[in-house]
Amino acid sequence: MIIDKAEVIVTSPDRNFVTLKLTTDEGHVGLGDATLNGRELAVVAYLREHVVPLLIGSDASKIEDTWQFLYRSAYWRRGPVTMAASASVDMALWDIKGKAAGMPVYQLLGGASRTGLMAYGHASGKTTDELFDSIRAHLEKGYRSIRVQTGVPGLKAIYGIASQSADTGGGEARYDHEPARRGAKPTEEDWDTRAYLRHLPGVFEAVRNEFGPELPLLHDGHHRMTPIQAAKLGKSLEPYDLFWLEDCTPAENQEALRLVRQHTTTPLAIGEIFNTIWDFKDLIREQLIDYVRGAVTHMGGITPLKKTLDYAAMYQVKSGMHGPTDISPVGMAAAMHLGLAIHNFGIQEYMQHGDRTNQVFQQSFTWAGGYLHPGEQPGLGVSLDVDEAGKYPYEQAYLPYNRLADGTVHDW
Ligand code: GCO
Ligand code: MG
Repeated sequence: MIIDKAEVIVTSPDRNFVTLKLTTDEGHVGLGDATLNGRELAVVAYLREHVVPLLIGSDASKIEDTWQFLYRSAYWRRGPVTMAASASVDMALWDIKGKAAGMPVYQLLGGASRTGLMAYGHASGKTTDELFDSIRAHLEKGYRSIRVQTGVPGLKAIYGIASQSADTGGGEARYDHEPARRGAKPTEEDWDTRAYLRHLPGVFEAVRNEFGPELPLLHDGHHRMTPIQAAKLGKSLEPYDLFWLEDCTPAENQEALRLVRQHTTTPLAIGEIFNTIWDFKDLIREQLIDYVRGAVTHMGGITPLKKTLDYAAMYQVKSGMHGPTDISPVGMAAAMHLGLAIHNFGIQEYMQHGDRTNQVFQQSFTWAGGYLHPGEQPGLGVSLDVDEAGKYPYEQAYLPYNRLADGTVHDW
C-alpha cells in the first residue's frame, strides 16, 4: 500500500475547511481534517510544502511510524499548525486502513465500548427568554445535554451567543453560519468579568427551575477569567450541578487549575487549544481536570489522542472532544470512531454542519435520541465531492477578539 497521490483541498461551503486526500497505488482513498479556524492557509502551506513531498512513495500501512517520523524529523515539534497537519495524515491513514480491511475505524481501535455517544449542543440567548427558546429548540432537535451561554447586561456582543440576525430559529451560536465572520478583519467584542460573574449564577438557577435537575448542563468560560475569578464562579455554580465548566482560565497556564480545584467541586474541562499529551500530562496526573477537550484535528490525530485518553483513563479523567462546526465532518467522524472505542468516553460536542457542508462531505454517522454513532462504512465513513467543494473557494475569515471598557485587549 504505497501513497501515490496527496492533495490538499480547501473549500468554504459554510466556512473554511482544509482536507488532506491520500490515494494509494491500490486505489484506496483516505481523508484527514487539517482545519485550523482563522489560520487555515498556514496549515495548507505546511502540508503542501513540507509534508506532501515526504508522503509520496511511502507505505500507507505504517500509521504509528509515519506519525513518529513527522513529529520527530521536523525537530520543531508541537504547535497548532504542525499538529493539525500531522493529524490530517494520521486520520487519512486510519481511513485507508479501515477501507483496506473492510472495517469501520472504531473496529480497528478495539471495537465499540458503547452503543452511542452522548452529545451536547450549544444553546444561547441574549436574554433568559431567548435562552429558554434556544434550549427548547435543542431539545426538539434531539439533544439531551446542553451547553448554556448567555448575554450579560451591559455587554453588546459576546462570542458564542447567537445574534438575532443570524439566529436560524435553533438558537445556533453566531459563529455557526454567519457570513459576517468572514472578512479581512476580526470583529471586536466587549467584556466585563465582574458583570458576568454577577449574572451567570442567576441564569443557571432559572434554567434549573425551568428544565429540572436531570438535564446535563455545560458552560464554556472561554479562557476569560483569572484563577480566583474562576474559583468563585465554580463555587457559585455548584448548586446547579454542571456537567462541566470549560476553559475557565487561559489554557496556557495549567498551574492555575490547582487554585481553581482547591475551591470548587464543579467538574472542569480544558484543552481544545492543546496540541499534545504534554499539555495534558500534569493536569491528568494531578487530577486537576475531569474532561480532556482535545480534538483529533488539533491533537495530531487519532493515534496520539488515543494515547492521551488511555493515560487519562488511569485517573478517571474522561473524553470531551471538541466538536464545533470548525471541526470538519472528517474530523468529527474521527472523533466519533475514537469515542466509540475508548473506555473513558465522557461526552461529545456536536454542533450541526450546514446543508452546503453536508453536500460537500457525504457522511455515514447517525444522530438519534441524543446519541451519535459513526456508522458502519469501512474507514471513517466520509467522502468528499471534489466538484461540489470546488464551488466554494477559500474566503478569509477571522475569529473575533475582546476589549475591556478601557480598551485593553482581553481573552475572548
Ligand atoms: C467550543 C469552542 C469553540 C471555539 C472555536 C474556535 O467550545 O466549541 O470554544 O467555539 O472557540 O472552535 O475555532
Ligand atoms: Mg470551548
